[in-house]
Amino acid sequence: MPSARASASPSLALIKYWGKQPGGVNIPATTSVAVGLHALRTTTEVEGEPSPAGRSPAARLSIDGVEQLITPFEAVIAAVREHAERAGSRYSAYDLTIDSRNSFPTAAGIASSSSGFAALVGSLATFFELDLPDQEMSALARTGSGSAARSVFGGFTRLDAGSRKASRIHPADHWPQLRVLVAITDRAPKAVGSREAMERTRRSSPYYDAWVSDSVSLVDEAIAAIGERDIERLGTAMRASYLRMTGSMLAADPPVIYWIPQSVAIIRLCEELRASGIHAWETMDAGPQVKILTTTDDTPAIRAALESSGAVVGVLESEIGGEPSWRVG
Ligand code: 2P0
Repeated sequence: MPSARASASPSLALIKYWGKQPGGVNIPATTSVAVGLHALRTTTEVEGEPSPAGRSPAARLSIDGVEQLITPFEAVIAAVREHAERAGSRYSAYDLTIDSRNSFPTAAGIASSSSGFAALVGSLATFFELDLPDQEMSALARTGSGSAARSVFGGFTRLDAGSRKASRIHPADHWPQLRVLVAITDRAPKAVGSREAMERTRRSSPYYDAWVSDSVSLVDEAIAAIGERDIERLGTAMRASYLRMTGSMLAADPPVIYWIPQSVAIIRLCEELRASGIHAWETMDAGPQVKILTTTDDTPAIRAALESSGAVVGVLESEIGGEPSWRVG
């Protein structure tokens, strides 16, 4: 049985994508700036066998060993299959069995959809023996999940408002000292998916338009800070982005509240750490986990503070990187 495997890392947004533009699938309303989390990985394996004559090729997909409803994945699989048909791939009409595994909690606000859809597109393209340009891989991954467009690149990336594909700003070695600590406060999958939450915010939050127009100013600020490797400047822009995004969610009807008491405890802890001169800059996404941007010098102090806080059930640490497997060989 032919098979292929690919892996990708989650893309952590420093400046957030939250809201979609009309006129396409997952076209972002705000420009996001992100980093690849090198230590976290989704690995996806595709196996195929010829489909029986007389019916269209089918696919099944499991995540961490649990079979999923195929609907959310169908469009991406069909789009990569179309490329395979056009390229004359010998496997284009095969039935597929797809097995995806995360090295971190799934659907809990650690951007599993970014690495998940990037690894899915990567494993399918590898299976069908396609050699598509990065930009096309990014556009395909975006149709699965907006943030997945960024996971097709490692290092520092951006996905522009209105754009079909992400691009790389800098390779990972631009800022080797940068680290992300993921403070896991709750491992349970979230009650409201980010797609629904985003759409609810767009439809019903009186602050949505303000969030979208304001987010523009943070993009240039973050990119300049990354260019200068200025953690305080980057952290300040990053903090504004997640708090303003959260403000727009809180004002939705019904409100979207991902924070739990432990999340707030860690936000406060970061404030205290900064007051004592430690670079602990937090951000949050569509879930209760808190991600802390810092540098190698301050990582041990933050880790120790998190571990004695009583607010975390686990801490993951990552450097920046996360090149997808099909681009590093
Ligand atoms: C981001 N998030 O930029 C933002 C910040 C969460 C908060 O992208 O509907 O799963 O699949 O395009 O990418 C999470 O949303 O949404 C996300 P879809 P996605 O990383």
